[in-house]
Amino acid sequence: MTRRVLLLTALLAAAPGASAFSLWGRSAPLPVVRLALKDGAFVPASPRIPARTKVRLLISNEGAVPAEFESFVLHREQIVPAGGTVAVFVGPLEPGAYPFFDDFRRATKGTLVVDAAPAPASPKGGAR
Ligand SMILES: [Cu+2]
Repeated sequence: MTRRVLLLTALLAAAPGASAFSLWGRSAPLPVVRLALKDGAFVPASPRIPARTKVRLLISNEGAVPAEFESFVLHREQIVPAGGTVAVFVGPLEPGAYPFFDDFRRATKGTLVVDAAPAPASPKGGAR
C-alpha cells in the first residue's frame, strides 16, 4: 500500500501542470524547506524549491532578537521570534527568483529560487 501511494505521488508530481498535493487534500505531506536566520543572514541565502509545488518553509531564528520574514512578491510577512521557528507556506510558483528580506533588518536578504519542474517521467510499460 505504501509503495503504491509513493508511486502514485511520484507520478502525479511528475505530471506537467498537475498539482499533486491539492489532490491529496489537507493531509498531504508538503515538501519542507528549512531556512535559518543566523548572524544577520539567511542560511541558505538562496533556498531552492520545485516549480508549481506548494512548499512549507520552516524558518528558524537563531538570533537573540525577533525578525520578520517578508516578501512583497510572495505576499508573505511573518514575525519569527528570537529562538523560534515559524512555518510559511509558499507556492505553487512558476520558475524564477523571488526576493525576501528581514523587515526588521532590511540589509538581511535572500532569494527563493524556484527551479523548473523536472521532465515528466515516462511510465514503464507505456501505459497511457
Ligand atoms: Cu513587514
